[in-house]
Amino acid sequence: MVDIKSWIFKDCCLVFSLLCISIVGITTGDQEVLTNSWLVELSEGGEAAARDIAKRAGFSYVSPVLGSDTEFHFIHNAVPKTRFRRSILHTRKLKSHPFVKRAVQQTGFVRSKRGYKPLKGVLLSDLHINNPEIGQLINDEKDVVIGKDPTDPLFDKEWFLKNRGQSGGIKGLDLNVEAAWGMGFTGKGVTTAIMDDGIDYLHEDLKYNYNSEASYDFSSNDHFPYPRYTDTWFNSHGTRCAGEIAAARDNDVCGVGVAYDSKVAGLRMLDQPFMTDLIEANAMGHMPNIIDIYSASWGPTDDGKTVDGPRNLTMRAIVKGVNEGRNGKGNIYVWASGDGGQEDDCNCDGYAASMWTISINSATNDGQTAGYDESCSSTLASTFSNGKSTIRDAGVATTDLYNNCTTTHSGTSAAAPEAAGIFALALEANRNLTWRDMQHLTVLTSKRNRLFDPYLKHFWQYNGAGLEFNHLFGYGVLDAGAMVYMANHWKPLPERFHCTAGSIKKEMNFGTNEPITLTIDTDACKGTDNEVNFLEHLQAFVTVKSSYRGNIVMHLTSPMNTTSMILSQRPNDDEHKNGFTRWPFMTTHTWAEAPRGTWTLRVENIAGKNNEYDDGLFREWTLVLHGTRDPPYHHQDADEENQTKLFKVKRMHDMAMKN
Ligand SMILES: *[C@@H]1O[C@H](CO)[C@@H](O)[C@H](O)[C@H]1NC(C)=O
Ligand SMILES: *[C@@H]1O[C@H](CO)[C@@H](O)[C@H](O)[C@H]1NC(C)=O
Ligand SMILES: *[C@@H]1O[C@H](CO)[C@@H](O)[C@H](O)[C@H]1NC(C)=O
Ligand SMILES: *[C@@H]1O[C@H](CO)[C@@H](O)[C@H](O)[C@H]1NC(C)=O
Ligand SMILES: *[C@@H]1O[C@H](CO)[C@@H](O)[C@H](O)[C@H]1NC(C)=O
Ligand SMILES: [Ca+2]
Ligand SMILES: [Ca+2]
Repeated sequence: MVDIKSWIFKDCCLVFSLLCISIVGITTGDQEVLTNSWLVELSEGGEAAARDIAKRAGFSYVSPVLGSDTEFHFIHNAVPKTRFRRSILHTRKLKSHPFVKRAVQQTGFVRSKRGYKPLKGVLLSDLHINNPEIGQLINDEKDVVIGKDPTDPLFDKEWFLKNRGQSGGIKGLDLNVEAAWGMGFTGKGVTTAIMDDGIDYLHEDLKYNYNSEASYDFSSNDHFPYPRYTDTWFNSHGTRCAGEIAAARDNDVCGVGVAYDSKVAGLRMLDQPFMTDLIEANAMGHMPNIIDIYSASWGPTDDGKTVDGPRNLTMRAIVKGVNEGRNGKGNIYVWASGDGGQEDDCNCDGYAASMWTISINSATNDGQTAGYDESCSSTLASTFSNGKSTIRDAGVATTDLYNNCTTTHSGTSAAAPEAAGIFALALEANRNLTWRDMQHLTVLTSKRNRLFDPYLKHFWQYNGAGLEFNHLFGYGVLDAGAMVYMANHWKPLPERFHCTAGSIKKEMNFGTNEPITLTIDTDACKGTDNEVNFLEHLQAFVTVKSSYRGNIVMHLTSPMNTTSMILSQRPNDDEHKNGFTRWPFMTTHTWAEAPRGTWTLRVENIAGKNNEYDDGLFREWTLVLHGTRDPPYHHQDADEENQTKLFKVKRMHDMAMKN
């Protein structure tokens, strides 16, 4: 078990040790990889002792871990960065010192950039235009002319900022940033960290918006996160993401960022053979009172068969950031939902599926999902990634390495920074917003607009609180204008509580096409300190395995009859030994619903490619509700015309409270 006593969590872990152990379910490859990094915990002596112990044992002292005065990061320069055996002698040498409580050589694991994948979209002209999903497209196009357009040479190609129908897109299908700029919000005073492969901070379009104080290179332990040169420009990822957020305006260089007066910090951490828990944790916990938003466009490999997430230290870093960062308001972690396409499910990616990250999917300039888009019930909203594959420069236009520009940035990689930029605008509008406020604002102001599933599998639905959602897009496309307007008028939310609604522990078999259905009746902790009457996140911790893990599919239905597909079929996941161990499947689809009543979980094995019979074994389901006791929007001002969703849900909640 994680040592809960050592951390003080406002969110969750205080009450439920369960929430902190998502790492138990990780299934790693066959051979363990070790690195030259050690986590060293001391019983006394602090940093001075750590430096001394490192020196005596032949290590280099690197830094404290997450600001701790008992845990430290050491590296050993004579140990290769990657090896396949534990360095037992080195560990023993450290442990021989009486102050050393624990010395753990860090294992290495793979974290991949969400990179470019060819787009396999469906052409709008190939679809039956009279199908109900497309036929009902809302005509909410507005020609808002607010101020002047930026004069930057690539602005015309930035259809995601202002879609005039260029590059074959749909007019008005964009992030509505001009409305936010028109209200005077451009990101001033807000810093977003790009956790990636570095930033070309000498770039003409970035250098004035670069926050060097908050930047760090975790791959080589210095203050200069400049990308490492390769012939293929492989390390252009971070620079491209940075430009989407903070490329300067009206300077005749490239395009303009979503929050063009905000600052970006570079946290170079992706560029080494293997990732370690220490590097991830240090990056995600770097300067949490100076960095407001952390943007990540990477994660476990998108091969459709990986089930992986944050390890112990990284989990601690995220929870600490959310509870203590931004001087207690909480850091905003923005996550790309993944590029594994239809054959993957981002609920198997513990970073994207976390309650503490805002996971963002992408859409193309004509409202479809891109072929690489990975969906799951934990996705909160969407931004944009690609234009049509037939149009060469319809990708995301942004800054590129070595003072260049590009018009072909893509993937959910491109989507997450756009969201980070919009959150920067919202934070300028209201510095008091907490990490929860940001999620509420996202739910309440994102729009269906013209987003649709080209494969006609996932339709738009209303949940029990009257909020429209889609399995692919969450609550829809972010709307900067609406978000900033609401942020500006936002009142603090009521306190958040956590309720274990119930748990079923029983071994049950389920074969192919022989589903099992389980129910939990809950009073949602009524009358206790943890009473939850209005949901935010919902987690289902499930232990289940199958002779072909990828064929397990699970649906969860709420008392208000909203069904979330918490696990979809993953045809390439042939794992058959471990399955999922108390894995936290998360859904956002039941947001603002009343959780009291009967929850139903349906677990099944879907027939795979070969139509073989698979044996499934269910062991455990624990349902955890997160949300408020008091109606969340009771104190918010809402007018029916401009804040329809908020108005509707607020009225519904107030009525429910009266009954
Ligand atoms: C991480 O936590 C798990 C339990 O959740 C524990 O078994 C393991 O020893 C921890 N790993 C490290 C490296 O501390
Ligand atoms: C990058 O810029 C250089 C010179 O400014 C130019 O020669 C080169 O073609 C550019 N590369 C790309 C991929 O645009
Ligand atoms: C932020 O909070 C402070 C202190 O509670 C308050 O004085 C201030 O008006 C708030 N600002 C906004 C924009 O809500
Ligand atoms: C619940 O929703 C499903 C569709 O998702 C519908 O078929 C069913 O009739 C609904 N049940 C109730 C009791 O409303
Ligand atoms: C809606 O917003 C517009 C533009 O900000 C404003 O002119 C209008 O008065 C608002 N309507 C209401 C009912 O507040
Ligand atoms: Ca520019
Ligand atoms: Ca994935």
